[in-house]
Amino acid sequence: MALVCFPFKKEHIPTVLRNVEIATNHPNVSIVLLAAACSNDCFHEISKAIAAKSASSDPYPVPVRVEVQERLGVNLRPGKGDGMNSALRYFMKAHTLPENKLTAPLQRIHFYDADIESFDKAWITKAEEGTSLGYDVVRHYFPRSSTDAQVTWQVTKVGFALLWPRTTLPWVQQPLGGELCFTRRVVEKLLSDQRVVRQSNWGIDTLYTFVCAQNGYSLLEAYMPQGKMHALYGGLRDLKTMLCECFAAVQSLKDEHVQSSATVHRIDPPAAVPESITSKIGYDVEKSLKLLRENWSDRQMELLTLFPSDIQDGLLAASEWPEYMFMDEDAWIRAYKVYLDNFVLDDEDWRELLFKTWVARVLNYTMRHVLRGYHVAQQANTDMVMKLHMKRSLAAFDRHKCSIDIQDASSDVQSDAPPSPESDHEGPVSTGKEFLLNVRSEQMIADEFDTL
Ligand SMILES: Nc1nc2c(ncn2[C@@H]2O[C@H](COP(=O)(O)OP(=O)(O)O)[C@@H](O)[C@H]2O)c(=O)[nH]1
Ligand SMILES: [Mg+2]
Repeated sequence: MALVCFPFKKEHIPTVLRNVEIATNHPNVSIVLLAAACSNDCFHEISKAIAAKSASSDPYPVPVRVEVQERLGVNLRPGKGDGMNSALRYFMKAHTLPENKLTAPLQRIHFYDADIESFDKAWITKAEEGTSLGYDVVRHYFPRSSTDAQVTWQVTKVGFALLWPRTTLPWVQQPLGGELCFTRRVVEKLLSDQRVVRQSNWGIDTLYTFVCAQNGYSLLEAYMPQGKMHALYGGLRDLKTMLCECFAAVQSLKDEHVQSSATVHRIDPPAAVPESITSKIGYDVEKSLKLLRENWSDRQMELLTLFPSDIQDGLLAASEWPEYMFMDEDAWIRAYKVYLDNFVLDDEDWRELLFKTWVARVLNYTMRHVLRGYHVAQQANTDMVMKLHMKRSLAAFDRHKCSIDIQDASSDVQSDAPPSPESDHEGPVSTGKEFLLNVRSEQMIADEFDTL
């Protein structure tokens, strides 16, 4: 008795309908919900197509509902958070609606982005298998190209390692992943938590991950070797809202306490990463270099005085000439702490400054690590977070010295899976849509950096 929800805003309609078809035909699925951002053209076309199929001689085997999301947040931008939280509310009451003809309350809700082109029944099956083992939450994770996931790595994983080093949070593989499954008791808890209900924007994934860890729910991370193929971004600028909202979500939680006692957290081992993913680089470096010089204001220059002088000098230089080598892992973490203390989400100068600092960080990472190859880059991401994690764990240990039980020093994590070994295996293409990299002379630039 599961509900599958696809949140959508404006997506390629055949992809959405194909995904609905797959979900309705899964034996464990009792109902499919399309959670629309608003009643735009995409909503109307999808509603029309679903109604036509439902009235045809070959209807869906289970009900399919298309609902516009409720406005549940108050202060934050209405976005995907409202969509997912509206779906949670629908899930809780679905069996009381006569048109659904459900005989009992639903037990599990699955979320999948509506734009996934590599979606198939295995995504649902893996999550169902995890919950049938007794896990409260199943999250999917999958290989991503080395230039993807730079909000996840630089913002969420760094924030989790910095703020809650001795919990299960830094171990979560893809803490911003939108492909996951909750059991009913988790949904009840999430909906009773005002921090979750208010998180109407891109920060919702952070809140779901955080609140589940804070409540000690057991977590299984299921590996999807084929990856997630979905719509592509135009460039880094498209990620500014997501970056700011995901950062602000971590910031809003910074004073929260999470128990460091053992939580069951198991991670499916990853498989060899297909060459289609390891060879994919994805954003336009030349276009991104220009971002560093754009939209400076006198006030941003003033805000810079809050940062350590090398970061101040680096960003000032970047306002005139594309400079980013100063923004290494250490500088980023020091800048991150300043943002944690001072960032204001609805202040455009703060948003633009965070964005440019992050662009400098992504460029630094790309030039120093990505150009040396997929595995080097993944290792650099892992090292940055693990070193921080280790350092902060010990700092936490020192603070509470003597009273700490060794059991308490980490969660019950099976593995922090390193990047998979190289392989000839060719699989379906994944990739996120975070970037489109235009590297014309990869080797030449890589050689140049070897000499630094
Ligand atoms: N209901 C709802 N869905 C949204 C909203 N914004 C984005 N989505 C959907 O959320 C999913 C993830 O968004 P996408 O832009 O693909 O983000 P990404 O894959 O994380 O880069 C897609 O299915 C979008 O259509 C929103 O405001 N409301
Ligand atoms: Mg997408």
